[in-house]
Amino acid sequence: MSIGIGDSHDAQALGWTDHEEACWNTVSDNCIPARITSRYVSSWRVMVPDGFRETAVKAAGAFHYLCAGPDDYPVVGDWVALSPDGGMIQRRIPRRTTITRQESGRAARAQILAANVDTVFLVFGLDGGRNFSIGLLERFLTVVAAGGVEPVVVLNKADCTSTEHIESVKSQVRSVRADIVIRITSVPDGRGLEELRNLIPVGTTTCCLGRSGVGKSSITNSLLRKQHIRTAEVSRIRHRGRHTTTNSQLLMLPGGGLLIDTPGLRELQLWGEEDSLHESFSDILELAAECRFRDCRHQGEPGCAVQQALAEGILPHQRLEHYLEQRDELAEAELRHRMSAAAYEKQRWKKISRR
Ligand SMILES: Nc1nc2c(ncn2[C@@H]2O[C@H](COP(=O)(O)OP(=O)(O)O)[C@@H](O)[C@H]2O)c(=O)[nH]1
Ligand SMILES: [Mg+2]
Ligand SMILES: [Zn+2]
Repeated sequence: MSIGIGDSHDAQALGWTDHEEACWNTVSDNCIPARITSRYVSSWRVMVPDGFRETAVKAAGAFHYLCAGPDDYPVVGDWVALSPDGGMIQRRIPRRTTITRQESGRAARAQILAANVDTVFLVFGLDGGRNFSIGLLERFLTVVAAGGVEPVVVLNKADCTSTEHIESVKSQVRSVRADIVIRITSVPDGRGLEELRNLIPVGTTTCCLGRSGVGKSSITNSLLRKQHIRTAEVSRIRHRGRHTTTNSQLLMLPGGGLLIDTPGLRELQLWGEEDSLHESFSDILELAAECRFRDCRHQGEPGCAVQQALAEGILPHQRLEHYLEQRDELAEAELRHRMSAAAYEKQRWKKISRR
């Protein structure tokens, strides 16, 4: 009997789980497992368990043939099978979890931001302005729920505000989800960083999500104990503009644990099943169970428990508005996705019939 890859401590440290082990037997012998650390236009950087070496690789011709659409190509966090010489991607191992958002711009396509993530740090800035909003938190929670990933709310820049303000933001977070894990951090004085570090045990992968400028790269650098990624401050000195992280990057922390830094998500559009709203709007969905009609849209139907809670002041008006907004956004994205899939099929058919 051959020894499984999962028996290697290095593979486990790089995030290899029973899931990958079970998938690996479909890959041809002598292939080398590797994890994607960053993605470029037509190449990838990968880390191999053996010594955690990082190299650049391309996709083998046969791999292109296996890919039917953009989502089939590897993203940060994916496990792939490299050719025995280590230079080419031959297969992508099916994903255990994903973080997906709708692509910005008009394309009606989902974009997978990262794969095989266990925990997401939803990072907000306590420095006022738009760096914290309930609406954004609700959106993030919806995205995270759709991917099967555990969220942790990180309220950064604690040094910029008062204890009273921190408490008020905390209670706003709890009003969305009472049991969510919240961590308060500050990069200049190191507050809360050790606690964050402890949330990333060896072999697990955490992804930082948040608006640009909230401190994702600064937190990542502190946990790495070195300046690996340029932060806004450094780049401003070099006159490079504010948007410094242009690519997601998977990094191994000293002592183990994997962290993915992502560029700021300026417009996090939703993508996922309507079901994923359950996570952020469980109160509304509980009420909805009491509505007279099973398919009640809560927009004026008789016997609507949601409207009643609204009238009684139990349910804040804004919260229902957010819910309806997100529900419609999801439904529309779903529709556009179906339409574009149909258009794609049509085009493909044209191509085939022209032959
Ligand atoms: N005062 C304060 N500034 C911070 C903190 N964390 C990050 N910053 C600053 O916020 C700016 C944006 O940080 P950056 O890490 O690039 O944010 P990112 O876009 O989320 O990666 C930089 O000028 C950082 O020095 C913090 O905890 N406190
Ligand atoms: Mg950054
Ligand atoms: Zn209703």
